[in-house]
Amino acid sequence: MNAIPQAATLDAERPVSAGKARWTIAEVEALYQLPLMDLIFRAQQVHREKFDANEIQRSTLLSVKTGGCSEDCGYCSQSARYSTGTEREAMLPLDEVLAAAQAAKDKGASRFCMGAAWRGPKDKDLAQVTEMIRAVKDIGLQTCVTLGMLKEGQAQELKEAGLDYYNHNLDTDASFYGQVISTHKHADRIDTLGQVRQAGIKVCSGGIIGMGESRRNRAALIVQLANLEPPPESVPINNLVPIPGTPLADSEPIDSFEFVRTIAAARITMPDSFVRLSAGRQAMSDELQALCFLAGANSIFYGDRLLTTGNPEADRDEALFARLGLRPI
Ligand code: SAM
Ligand code: DTB
Ligand code: SF4
Repeated sequence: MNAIPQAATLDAERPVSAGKARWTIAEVEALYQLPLMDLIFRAQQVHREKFDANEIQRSTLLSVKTGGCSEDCGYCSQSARYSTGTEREAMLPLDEVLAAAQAAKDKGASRFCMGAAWRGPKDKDLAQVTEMIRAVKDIGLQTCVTLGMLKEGQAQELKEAGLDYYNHNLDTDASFYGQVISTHKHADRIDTLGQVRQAGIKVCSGGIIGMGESRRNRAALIVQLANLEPPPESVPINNLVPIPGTPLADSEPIDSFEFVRTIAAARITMPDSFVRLSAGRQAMSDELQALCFLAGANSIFYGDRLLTTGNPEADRDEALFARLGLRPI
């Protein structure tokens, strides 16, 4: 028998402050160290207990307010601090947002995610976004927004508009965060997630892999997500899309199997969550994507754009689903 670590084992690394912590960094590092076949087998077992392994959820993204962001996130095309070629644009008008949402629905997406390049929304911005949420819900799509850090009361306003999910990624391990972003803190992200939870909105939170972080950093990010109480309902795992002009433009690409291991670690530690194979799919082969699904990813961004970069065409995804016998949900 092999010694595949179980969630219940305790060890000295478990943070004392987190009374209900379910996973330690050492336990998640041990998952990463498993032979890939054992890791994927374990991920499949966990996945099949909670999900139909042949079903994939599809969300379509739209950038409703692009560029000109005050923050200095080292990976982002939309920071005003870097010359990336992405210019500041005005907020999209409601009719354009609705047309994109309808097109996403017609293509088969079940959720529509609207992103804004803000540190956080101003109250007048939020009023426009809540109007968009109401209108998108009316056409029968689940809604998600990603607007940055929220102030007291803003999550409640979003909830009242009928918002289903709020996306706010931890992005990377708390101990690596300062090397990528200096204008806000990992603790600020946790604070916003708490406000979203308290307002009764579902949480979408994940991170980016391939920013020069260590395996221990990756394991720590997974632990920080898995130990949220409860874990996020949706966990996007992004492979860094290197953006010319940003500090991370020349990052060494992550080894594909290390990326697959990260998906598997997310699946095993967050058995009830949808794990989304997120940014970076355009550069992946069909075979690598299939391996990610085998490792427990059961959601994708669907449609030919992410926020400012490309994503596989819907037709390519349809063909891949057909080849793999995957069904959309
Ligand atoms: N401004 C808000 C925020 O930071 O939460 C919302 C938009 S921000 C672009 C949403 C997420 O996109 C980031 O948290 C990050 O995970 C992801 N992202 C941005 N640029 C990326 C890139 N080049 N590669 C991979 N993921 C990226
Ligand atoms: C997430 O985790 N990834 C999406 C969404 N949430 C907002 C964004 C990916 C952005 C990739 C780079 C771009 O298109 O600008
Ligand atoms: Fe701004 Fe979000 Fe990009 Fe950071 S990730 S620069 S907060 S848009």
